[in-house]
Parts: sequence; structure tokens; C-alpha cells
Amino acid sequence: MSLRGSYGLAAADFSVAQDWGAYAAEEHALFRRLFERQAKLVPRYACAEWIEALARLDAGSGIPRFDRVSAKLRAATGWEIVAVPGLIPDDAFFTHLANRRFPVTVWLRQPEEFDYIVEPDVFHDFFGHVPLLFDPVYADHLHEYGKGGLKAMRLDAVKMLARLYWYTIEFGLMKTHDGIRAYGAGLISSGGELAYCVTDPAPKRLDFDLETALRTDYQIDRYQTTYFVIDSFAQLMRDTAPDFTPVYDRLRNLPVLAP
Ligand code: HBI
Ligand code: FE
Repeated sequence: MSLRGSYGLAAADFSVAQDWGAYAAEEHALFRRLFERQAKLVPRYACAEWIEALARLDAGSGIPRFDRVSAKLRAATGWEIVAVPGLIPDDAFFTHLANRRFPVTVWLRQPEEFDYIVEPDVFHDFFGHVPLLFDPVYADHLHEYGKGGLKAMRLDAVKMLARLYWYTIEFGLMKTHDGIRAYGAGLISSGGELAYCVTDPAPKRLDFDLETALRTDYQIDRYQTTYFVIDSFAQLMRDTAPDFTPVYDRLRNLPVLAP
């Protein structure tokens, strides 16, 4: 697929300089509009861990400087941001996660993509993914996911593992005593799906089950019809701790489940 970023400047690990000075005033204004739209929704629909983490980030004034956020992140959970031109190959992506570096795309969507964008841009990656890296349990899980990704490549099981990421890190829901709340980055950064995933009766909301998630296919260009719900990040960490090798071997011969 033809990707939007400028990959020519990237290093071997696909990292680039963020070049914060190059962002136009209009881009900072668009980022602020996206932030303000979501900031109205997250108190009602996002999980408490995300809301608490966002409070630690001053991301409402425009496109953030990755190096400043990395300094705070390092102190909190040992993570940092690595600037990338956009989607990067799986092995580069997993290697960064396995070293507690989260890839954040440097470019921002166009104004006409305010409501929907196919590829992750800096708003999706930063607003959707970075705040939860301040949560120690979530941060540990994502670190394990990165190491698991490198192993999945060796076992030819990346497609199965990507489904786990999709149904948790990107589109995961959590049970709270106030009801269902979102923690997935794709939900948190979405103008419409954030309320839909919590309130709409149409989609299925299944209790998280590792093997079902690894087997269930997903669509990337519409609201999800199936969500997986965890009790806590501790449960996610616990349920994904075992060696996946025997699970991959068993599931490889079973039919994929339609969402
Ligand atoms: N690259 N920058 C970036 N961000 C992602 O979320 C990402 C990626 N490359 C691969 C990838 N995700 C997924 O294919 C893996 O989770 C399987
Ligand atoms: Fe994402």
C-alpha cells in the first residue's frame, strides 16, 4: 500500500526526527480541535486510568513535543516515544515495543479527514496510545506484547497476534463500577465510535477470552460489531502471560471466526 509518510529520511529502525518547528500554525489548530472534540467525550466514555493519565499530559495546546513527553514517560514507566513516518514493518514495530519505545507518527491528518482517517496519524497515535503508557500494568503488558510479536514472527503467527492487539490495545473495553468504558486507542481517538462502543445496543460485547480474540477476524474501515471486555489491565496481563506457542499450534488448524 502506498503510505503517506516520508520514509526516505528514516533510520534503519524507521525512526525519524519529529521536526516540531516544521508544523504549521494550522496544524496545531487542527490538533487542538481534535483534542477538544475528544476531551468532551472522554470523561463520559473513557476508563479512569486513561483520564488520570491524560491529566499528566499537557496535550491540549497543540501537537506535543515528543522529547518532552518522553522525559515524563521514562520517569513513570520507562517508556518513550519514537517518532516514525507512519506504519512501519512488523519487526521494526515489535522491536520498538520490546524496548519500551512507542512509535508515534509525525504527520497530522488533513482538515477533511477530521472525522475519519485510515492510517494512524499523530493524533491517533499520541492521543489514543500515549496516555495509557503511564499506567504501569498496561505499560508492562505492551512491553510483553512487543516481545511476543517478535516471537510470533518466528512462529508465523503475527496475523493471530494482531487480532489480540486489535481487540485490546486498539478497540478494547473495560468493565468498571460505573459500567462499560473504553480504553482502546482506536476508540479513544474516534469522534463517533467512542460513544457508540459504550452505549449502542447493536455491537456484541464479549468477556475477554484470549483464544476467541486470537481467532476473531476484524474490519478496519467501519465501527466494530464485536468488542472484547476486560475486568482490568491486571486481567489482560494475567491472561496473556502464558507461552502462546501451544495456543498458536492449536488455533492454527481451527476456522477463523467472523466478527
Ligand atoms: N506501525 N507505526 C506503526 N503503528 C502500528 O500500530 C503498527 C505498525 N506496524 C505494524 C502494526 N502496527 C501491526 O501490524 C502489528 O500490531 C501486528
Ligand atoms: Fe493505533
